[in-house]
Amino acid sequence: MSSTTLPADFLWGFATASYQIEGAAHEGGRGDSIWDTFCNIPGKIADGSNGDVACDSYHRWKEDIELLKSLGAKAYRFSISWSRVIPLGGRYDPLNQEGLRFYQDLVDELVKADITPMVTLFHWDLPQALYDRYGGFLDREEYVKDYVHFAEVMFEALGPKVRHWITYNEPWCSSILGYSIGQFAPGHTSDCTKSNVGNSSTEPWIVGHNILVAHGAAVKLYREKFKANQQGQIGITLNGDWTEPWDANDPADVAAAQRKLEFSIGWFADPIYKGDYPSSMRDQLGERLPRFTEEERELVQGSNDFYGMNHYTADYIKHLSDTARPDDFSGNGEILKDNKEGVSIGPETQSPWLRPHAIGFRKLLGWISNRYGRPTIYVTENGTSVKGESQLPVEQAIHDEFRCQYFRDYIEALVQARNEDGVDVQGYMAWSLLDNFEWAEGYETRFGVVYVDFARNQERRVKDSAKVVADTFTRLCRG
Ligand code: PNW
Repeated sequence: MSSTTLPADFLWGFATASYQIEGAAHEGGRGDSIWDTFCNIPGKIADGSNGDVACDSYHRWKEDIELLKSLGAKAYRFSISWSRVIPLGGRYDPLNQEGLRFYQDLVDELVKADITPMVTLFHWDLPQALYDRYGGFLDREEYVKDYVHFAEVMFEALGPKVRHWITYNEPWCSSILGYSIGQFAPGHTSDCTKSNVGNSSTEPWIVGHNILVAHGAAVKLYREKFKANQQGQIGITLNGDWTEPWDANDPADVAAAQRKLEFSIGWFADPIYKGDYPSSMRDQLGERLPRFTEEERELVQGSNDFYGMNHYTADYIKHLSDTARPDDFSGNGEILKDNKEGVSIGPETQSPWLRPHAIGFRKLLGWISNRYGRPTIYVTENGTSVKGESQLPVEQAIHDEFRCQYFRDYIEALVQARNEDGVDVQGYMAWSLLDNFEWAEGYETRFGVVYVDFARNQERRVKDSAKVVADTFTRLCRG
């Protein structure tokens, strides 16, 4: 194969998540999730908004499929709203057939359109009732059982037509943003200016551990009961920024940059591929980091059929000399966007944490491939916001050259990682199909390749970047 092509069956498409696009939050029998609750707390969402309407995809999903078709997408990654299917969430609670039907219809239509559905079981919207009942993720026994039950309901309902399952989206975000910083639902943190619940030094590590165990238990169930018939693959999606040392000549910064990768990616991927947490985490966190029982290790180790990779940006890491703070989650380094020479890692976007640095994508694909024995990788999210995009009139916003260039550069980096570095990457989903509810940033930050006019009835308009993604992959996959 030439160095500038991809195989014809390379799985490319676009991604979304339930709470960010569906709306119909109080319709069709859906129960509340922790995000419905979180959005009601004043000050938590930048524009005071919520996902009540969002892109209204609960009603307009056929239109969304038409968009995917018009772009020639091979795949669509979406997530299930757990509380739409089981409004109270638990294994003894009633199912909501109307919710289940919604996802069955969606999958049926996708398959008819020859678009491969990639289903994320959990993209952050935990049923509120489970949080109220036993504290959600913090109760290992109850939570794992309820999650596995929910997974089983979905395997049964969609399994015959779905061959790509993602157990969790970005457990790092659920743990750190949800239980350390408190920026995401349910907003736990030790920072008492933000919340009076939480313990940033212990809870994130317990939450991460319990999610890993729940992931492993769902995979075990899938393999034992469904895989032979359904012939699908299952894995977890992890986020991770690439890291560069703040001072490339300082070995302490080089080590800190590596530690940051271990604290964000290795935290979840090491147990899955190697059977335990990275030693750098054990050294710093001691007994605050849970230990795997033998039974848990067996569930978790070897539980990925593929590695789901979400990737957006890179950071410079500067080591900290003092002992790590109890609420540190970075491996005792400072996360910076400028290096020692004052050079920025990339241009600014609308998201403070995101600056394009495409070469970091290639490097991180290589890092993951090397560390974990060349797993099959699906890039399950990649994309960017654009500074000031929400202020632009729609006619300007749809000509999103900054985002077009981002995709050109990142897709080129992916092709190089695959064809020159030997990374086994087999799919790519751009984030996101639609401008949508961008969590704590509300609707102020747009990530879509399709513009959504939130003031005018959620009208959709294709942006230039959608065509760039589509044209680039169409060209690459033709060979
Ligand atoms: C991902 N950070 O989240 C999510 O999977 C999407 O739902 C989200 O819309 C997308 O990226 C864009 O933000 C992240 O602060 C959110 O480092 C925040 C961070 C990383 C990922």
